[in-house]
Amino acid sequence: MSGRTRMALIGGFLGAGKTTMINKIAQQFISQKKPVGIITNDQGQLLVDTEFIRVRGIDVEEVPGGCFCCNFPKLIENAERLVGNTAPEYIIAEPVGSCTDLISTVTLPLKKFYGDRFSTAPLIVLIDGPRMMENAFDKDTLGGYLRSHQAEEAEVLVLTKTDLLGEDDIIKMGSKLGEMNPDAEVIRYSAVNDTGFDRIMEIITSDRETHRLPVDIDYDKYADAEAELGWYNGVFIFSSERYDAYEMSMAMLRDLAGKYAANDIAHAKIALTSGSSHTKISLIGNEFSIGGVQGSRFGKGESQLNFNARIVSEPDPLRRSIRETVHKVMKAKNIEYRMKFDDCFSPGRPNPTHRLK
Ligand SMILES: Nc1nc2c(ncn2[C@@H]2O[C@H](COP(=O)(O)OP(=O)(O)OP(=O)(O)O)[C@@H](O)[C@H]2O)c(=O)[nH]1
Ligand SMILES: [Mg+2]
Repeated sequence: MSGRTRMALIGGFLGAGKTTMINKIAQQFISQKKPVGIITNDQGQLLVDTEFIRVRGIDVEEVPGGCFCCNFPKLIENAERLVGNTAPEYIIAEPVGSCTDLISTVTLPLKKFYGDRFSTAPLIVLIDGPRMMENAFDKDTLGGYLRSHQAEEAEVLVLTKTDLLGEDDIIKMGSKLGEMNPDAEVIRYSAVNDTGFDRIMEIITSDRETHRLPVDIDYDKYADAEAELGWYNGVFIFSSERYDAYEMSMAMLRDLAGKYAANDIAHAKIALTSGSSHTKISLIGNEFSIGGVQGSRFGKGESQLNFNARIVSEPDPLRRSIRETVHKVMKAKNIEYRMKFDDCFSPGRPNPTHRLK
């Protein structure tokens, strides 16, 4: 693989833990003095995840406004830019969490058209352990259909957040994944205690290349599953002498959680940045989690609130609902703010650049 950059895709549904894992992988490479680049991807722009990676000092490029599959040339352009900037040995790419059919639309095209420049690792797909417990793979639901396809096309399946599951459930879920996709290696993983991390690094650093053939998919159902979600990205600016970023994010997410059924909240995340402080808090279903804190959890001065939410809803009511939530919490805290930008939409029908068989 001499001269080629190793490209690894870490897929999996919204909130499964992709960005958290990619950050860990990057930190590991950095500690080994191996240059690494990251490519984030989203249907919208101004991403919590890109910020999360950037504040950690990692070289990151973003493919906004559509997924890798539908913007394949942009993926390549960003990869080439990373190669030009820092000549990374590894590029880790995070596809949009509601994307599937990645073998046909991303890994095969990478191998076929860019095999001389990139070595493409087997497709790694993360499965949210606690979510899996809630029967998230029922193919009779649109979301279940999409998540099942993601699991079925994986070359490596990673059951994440095992720190939140009991031993019996970990075994049960692991075997269920094995039944869903007998060809994939199943890894039990936790970002909290690093179970399974070494094996994931082994796969990424091996010279094993993707070799899976695409798994059949009904694009009508896939499109309906994606379109079910409202996709909100907003940025708000405010100034305050001192505030608790955890408390502020939680107050907003708690308010939001009160308005939707848990199953409808795929992932809502808030990043607060002020000076060198940066916090990220997530709401998945009805579970809150702290994505990370860089610097102090207490912010002060000019600050930015970045709100990304993917929730089963029509876009307009979702936008209104999030604006109201932000307003309610800011008003209660007597903080003046302004909205710099917001955008809310439902993803259009996937229209991949390449679809190889
Ligand atoms: N307990 C626990 N929490 C985790 C683990 N991995 C990720 N999380 C938390 O889950 C939340 C979502 O993680 P992300 O890494 O943002 O998920 P993602 O897959 O990138 O989400 P999208 O970009 O929206 O698709 C964050 O609050 C993480 O801290 C884990 O292994 N254990
Ligand atoms: Mg992410």
